[in-house]
Amino acid sequence: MIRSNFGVVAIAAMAAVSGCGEDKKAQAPAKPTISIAIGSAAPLTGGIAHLGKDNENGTRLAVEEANAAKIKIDGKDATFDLVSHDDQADPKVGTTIAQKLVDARVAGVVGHLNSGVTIPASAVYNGANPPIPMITGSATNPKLTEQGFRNVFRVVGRDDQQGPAIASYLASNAKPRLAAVIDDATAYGEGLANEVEKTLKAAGVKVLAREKGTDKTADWKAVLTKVKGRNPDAVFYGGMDATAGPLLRQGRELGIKAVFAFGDGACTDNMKQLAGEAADGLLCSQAGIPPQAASQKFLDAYKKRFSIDPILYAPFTYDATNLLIEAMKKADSADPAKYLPELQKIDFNGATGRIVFDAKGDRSDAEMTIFTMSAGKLLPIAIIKSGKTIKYEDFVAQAAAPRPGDGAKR
Ligand code: ABU
Repeated sequence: MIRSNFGVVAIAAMAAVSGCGEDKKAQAPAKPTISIAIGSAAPLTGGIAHLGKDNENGTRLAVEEANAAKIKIDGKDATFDLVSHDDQADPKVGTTIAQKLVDARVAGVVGHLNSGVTIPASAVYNGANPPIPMITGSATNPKLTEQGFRNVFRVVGRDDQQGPAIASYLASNAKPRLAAVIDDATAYGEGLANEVEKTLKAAGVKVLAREKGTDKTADWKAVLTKVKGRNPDAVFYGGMDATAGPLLRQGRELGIKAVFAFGDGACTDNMKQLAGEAADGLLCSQAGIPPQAASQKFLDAYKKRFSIDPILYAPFTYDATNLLIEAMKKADSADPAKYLPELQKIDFNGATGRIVFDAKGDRSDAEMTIFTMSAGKLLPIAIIKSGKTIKYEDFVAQAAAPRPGDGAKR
């Protein structure tokens, strides 16, 4: 057995054990194989473990499908091994996990989930020799791909697209005069809240002084009592659903009548469980197409494998994993130095649509979706793509229309 770099184990194709009167002709030589480790990093414990598991499931499904497809890399039968770690949504734990994945010589990483973890972890993958390709399916803070790291990619949109999308929708539909903006003091929550505030102000909406909590805040009453005293027409919160649900519930309990709006971290059906009846009427955005608009093939396979529907970004981590594998196939190598150039120039039709990366590693022309919650279910209202807003039903009709050379219905 030869252990080479990057989670690759090559087993030489030598004849099977011989001798002791056995018929050598009857024994077929062992096929050469290669074992390729793919890292997954997301919070699998704590308040947003459901979202971490959603991310991990997408990667797991892609890895299992690749193994069933009997892919050959460098003339060898490839086996893909998922190496999954819990980063606890904590930047310190995240960098430790990143170093563990580097030390384990994984060929590529799908993750992390949180921007505040992904940004420091990306420096660890970039510092490996050679740098290890990483693709996040959920971290939306622009800083991630502004560091000049050529091994870092993102298959969802950025918060400097998402913030303007949800804030413009809020400004033109709810028409608030005064808005409160609250964040959880994370790279994601604060960064998105800044983008929202900028866009609201540009639209002529007056914005109150920023209020803050943390990604663990359970009791928002002091913040909300202050906000209620100023009687805003809209409240935007930058944070994840685990803290957004209690914020919304407590806001309504205090009698705040404003429209509540959120970004992708709080744009989940879980808001119904967390906020109860108060969730109805909320507005929120996701930095990609809605999970239910992913390919039917993916949705069926996901349901069959996990007995649930994807929550948020599982279709994106599924695509991210398939992008790593596709680039390895094109390079005919799992060596990061050899397949990274293929990943940089990839043009791939995934479960979430066509994926091409720009020079920074961001997904070109990423969609944004605006949702409302009605009767406890998130309903997509509109999609923003290439600067244009279209109704969700028109987007679905366009996606279902046959396209030249399109053999399969998405
Ligand atoms: N984008 C939503 C949650 C993940 C993050 O960017 O922190």
